[in-house]
Amino acid sequence: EEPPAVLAVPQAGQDGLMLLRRVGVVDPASLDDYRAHGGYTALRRAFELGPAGVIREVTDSGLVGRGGAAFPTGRKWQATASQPDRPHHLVCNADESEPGTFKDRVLMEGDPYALVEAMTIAGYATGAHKGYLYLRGEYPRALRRLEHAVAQARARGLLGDDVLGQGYAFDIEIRRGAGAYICGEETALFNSIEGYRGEPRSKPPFPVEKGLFGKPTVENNVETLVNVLPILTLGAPAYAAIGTERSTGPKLFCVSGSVERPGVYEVPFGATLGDLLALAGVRQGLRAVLLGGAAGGFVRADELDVPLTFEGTREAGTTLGSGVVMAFDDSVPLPRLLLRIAEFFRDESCGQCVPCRVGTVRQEEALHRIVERTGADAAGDIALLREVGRAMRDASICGLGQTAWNAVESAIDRLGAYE
Ligand code: L3W
Ligand code: SF4
Repeated sequence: EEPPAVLAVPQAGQDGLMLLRRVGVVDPASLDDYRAHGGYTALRRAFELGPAGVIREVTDSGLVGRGGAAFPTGRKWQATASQPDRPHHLVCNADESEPGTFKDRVLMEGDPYALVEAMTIAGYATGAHKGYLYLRGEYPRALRRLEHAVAQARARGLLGDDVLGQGYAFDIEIRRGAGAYICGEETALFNSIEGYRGEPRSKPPFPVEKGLFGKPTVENNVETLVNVLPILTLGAPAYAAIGTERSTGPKLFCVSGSVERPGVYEVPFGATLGDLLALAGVRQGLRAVLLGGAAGGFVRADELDVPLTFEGTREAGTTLGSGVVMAFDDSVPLPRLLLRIAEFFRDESCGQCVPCRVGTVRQEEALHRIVERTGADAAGDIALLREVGRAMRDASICGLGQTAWNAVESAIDRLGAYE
């Protein structure tokens, strides 16, 4: 069943956008239209700079990963490029599954050639000749548009044995996920591509050294890769001047819930949560905002001055994650919302390690008891939740188990969820 054709981009066509500038403006099926709007100038620049020059620009830009963990992209590229083991692989993580996240979908549906161009640049810089695009299975429109874009790029010499006549060979293979949230974890994703169960691997070794098919692999999120285009066209210093010192560039935010105009917004890092909610039209009776998705944390309606940067949200005791901003007004039954989050993690746990497999079940059971008793006598269950939450955070193999208690904990501590 195809999701509705709405591209929720309220800023479409506005001046000054960098990541969304073509979304809602160009025909996503037309390579000529993409080129007419600046497409493929970044790849030409990349060939002028050479692989080491591209990595230098990306490093100097301060770009960090937009999938949630904010690892420096230039360092990741350099670490892969310098591995003697061959071949090198590139993987684009387009398994966008964090609840409340839909920015990558908007980029892929609205500007698919941008991702094809950005993957070509990443492959060139890191010595990869094959790029895998692992796409969320529930994104059929993105699939069609990307398949078309890849085929057109291939037909026009922008992918294939001799990209742009520069003697560099690169091609893209699209793989579809099958509905498992955990396959967005970078190493579970490798296992999925290789035909195994989507279970995370222990790290280290990190993918830069031993990734897909055991070979050095760069894996980046869609939005991370698309940022490389303005880095190369503007130059690293101009890009790094946007945002704050430690969170540079523009950022996409997925705003949903109790707002007038939900959708994907692009703002420079450093705008406050209040600024962003003002763009989206915040409704009366706002109680709290969930930042960072199900793995993130709540802030109260009186904390909207938190700066939307990696460092600012960390200092405020929450996380920016992949850019989720879910607003809740006081009509939302918080205990039920938390129970829903707990159900999600219990359902999506891959079951490989005990703290997460058992902990997510115990967490859901405790929250269920609290909801059924409508809040009375919750103290014992809250103590149990804390103990289980600590065990999951400290002893789980991957980010799913490590963060499965974050939202519940912050709802208890910051919102007084069961008082
Ligand atoms: C080389 C080292 N590479 C780390 C690499 C590592 C990975 C990246 C981040 O994601 C986040 C969580 C949620 N040498 C390295 C190294 N790396 N040390 O850097 O690594 P890590 O382990 O910090 O994080 P992670 O497990 O990749 C966890 C967020 O993901 N999240 C959201 C998921 C959903 C979406 C979406 O729907 N688009 O992103 C869920 O937990 O914020 O912080 O590449 O290999 N020494
Ligand atoms: Fe699987 Fe959860 Fe362990 Fe991650 S933490 S490996 S999802 S059981």
